[in-house]
Amino acid sequence: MAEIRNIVILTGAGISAESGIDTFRSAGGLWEQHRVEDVATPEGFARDPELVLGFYDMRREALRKVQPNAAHAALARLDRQFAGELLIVTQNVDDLHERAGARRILHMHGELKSALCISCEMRSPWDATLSDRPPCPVCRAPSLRPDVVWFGEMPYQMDRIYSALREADLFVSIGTSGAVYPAAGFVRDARDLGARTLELNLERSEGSAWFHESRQGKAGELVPEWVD
Ligand code: BV8
Repeated sequence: MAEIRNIVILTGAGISAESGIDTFRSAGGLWEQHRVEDVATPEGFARDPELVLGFYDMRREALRKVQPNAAHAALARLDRQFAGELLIVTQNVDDLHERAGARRILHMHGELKSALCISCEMRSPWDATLSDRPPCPVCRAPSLRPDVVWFGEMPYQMDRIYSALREADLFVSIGTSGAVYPAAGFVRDARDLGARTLELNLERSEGSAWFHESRQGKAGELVPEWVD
């Protein structure tokens, strides 16, 4: 990667699959067990907060029992070793990139281990359950929700993402179906702005045709191969 000075990496649920975390759209995935509209929209939360709080409590609990895999570890190595600009933009709300040792991470869809207060709109680190409606650590109101970006909500730090894409020489997408926007459009933005684009995914995705190169396989094998 001698001539590369600036890398943006987009990760999706597929990078955490080998750690044992359900993806969204593969067979038996999260969205098969629940309708998106019921658990990942503000309307679903307003309609049945207990269902949504329970869905995220279950995922937060599951996260405690899993470990980062070889793909997370390889990105953490790259993060430590690469002297240029690097940003891991993750769609994932798990903390496996952090636990593998990566530092330059941006959670565009929020984090399971964070809670957002509907009253004061402050975010707080959160590792407990939300179903028992605990008070906000900041304003004490009983109005915490999962700090994740639902459908119809604006992803976090979009300006920072687009400025990173403008500077990128290389855009790498790992473990995402390319089904959800605006993340699914980043490859076109990066390509139009002159970056080389590489996809590492178990199977061809909805965006594969937009990549200069698309490799199929498990992230736990493809990512260390690419990094090392
Ligand atoms: C917004 C957080 C605007 C919660 C999630 C055009 C432009 C902009 C928006 C839209 C648009 N068209 C439609 C929209 C609206 C919508 C959208 O995209 N809908 C889709 C369904 C068409 N987008 C939004 O609503 C976004 N917000 O646009 O706001 C706005 C503007 C102004 C003001 C206000 C608002 C917000 C979207 C975020 C939703 N939240 N998650 C939670 O986690 O519960 S989405 C969720 O699905 C994930 O976070 C992720 O982002 C997304 C995609 O999932 P993937 O990560 O790709 O996972 P998936 O299962 O789909 O695929 C896994 C892949 O891994 C597969 O390809 C598989 O083959 C591969 N894989 C499996 N195993 C492995 C593997 N690969 C490698 N190795 C393995 N072992």
